[in-house]
Amino acid sequence: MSVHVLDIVNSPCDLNSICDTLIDLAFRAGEIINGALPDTGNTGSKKNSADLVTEYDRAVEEMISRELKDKYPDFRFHGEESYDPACPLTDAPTFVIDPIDGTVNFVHGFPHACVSLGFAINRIPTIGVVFNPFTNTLYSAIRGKGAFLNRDTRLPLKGSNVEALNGLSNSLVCVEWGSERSGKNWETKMRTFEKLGQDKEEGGAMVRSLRSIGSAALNLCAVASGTLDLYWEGGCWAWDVCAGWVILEEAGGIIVGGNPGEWEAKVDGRKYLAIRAASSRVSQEELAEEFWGIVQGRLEY
Ligand code: LIP
Repeated sequence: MSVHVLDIVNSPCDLNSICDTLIDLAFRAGEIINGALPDTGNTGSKKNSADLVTEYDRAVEEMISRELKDKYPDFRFHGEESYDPACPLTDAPTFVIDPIDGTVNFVHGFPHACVSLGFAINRIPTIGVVFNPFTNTLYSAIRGKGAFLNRDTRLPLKGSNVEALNGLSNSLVCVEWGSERSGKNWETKMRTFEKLGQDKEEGGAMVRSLRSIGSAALNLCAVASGTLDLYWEGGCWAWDVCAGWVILEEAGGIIVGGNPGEWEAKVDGRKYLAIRAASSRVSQEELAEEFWGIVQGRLEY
């Protein structure tokens, strides 16, 4: 029998206890990840030299999947390392897991990687837990109950004293290169990056700067915190964004699609634009429209 989203959202005990389980697993995963450094073990590539997997990605996912299947046998599991294209995400209650988001950073010892543990019902991100073991930073959220840093500090971190956005021109924008480095998507990204940075007199948006820090989940948490203003990416997967999605929305942010007019973003839609909580002279919707006006071409995933 299928479980309806409202059945679960209206049963706070369940959501709280699932969230607690995910936090516990995130800390255990963090011990495995920290224990690996500085030697990150056997590194293999998936589709190319920028798409990496280590023995630790697999070990962390195995541990998490074993524990979750044991404790919640009725819920499905959708993880990066065990993903089978013949089994896409469905409406069933599902754990959506990336054992190490930011694998390239992990391999290089760049301290910006995390375990990203999401739970979706009807493909709606409902619980999110993101833990960066390098910095001991935990983000968590349950739909309808707010988002938190280290369990006790409510997000966004920046409240009413944050500089209001006038539009893209005073924003700090995060983009990612991804691992696909040719073809139309690559061209769309490169031309869009250029337009974002370019002087207004030459037709650009001249944002304050671009950041590319290699973890979709942590990027979403940074937008939720208010330390980044917007984040645009095409090519990542549901396990990269599910957990951060809840954290962002519970912190007052919005997430829409990466292409112009895509107001209804899907967790498995693979192209996203995240915008921080409104403390702007312009609305989040106006920011989305302004950003979409800069996108050069279309992201096709
Ligand atoms: C990575 C993302 C990153 C994105 C990469 C990749 P991984 O996840 O978080 O932001 O640009 O394409 O999906 O592979 O480190 O789990």
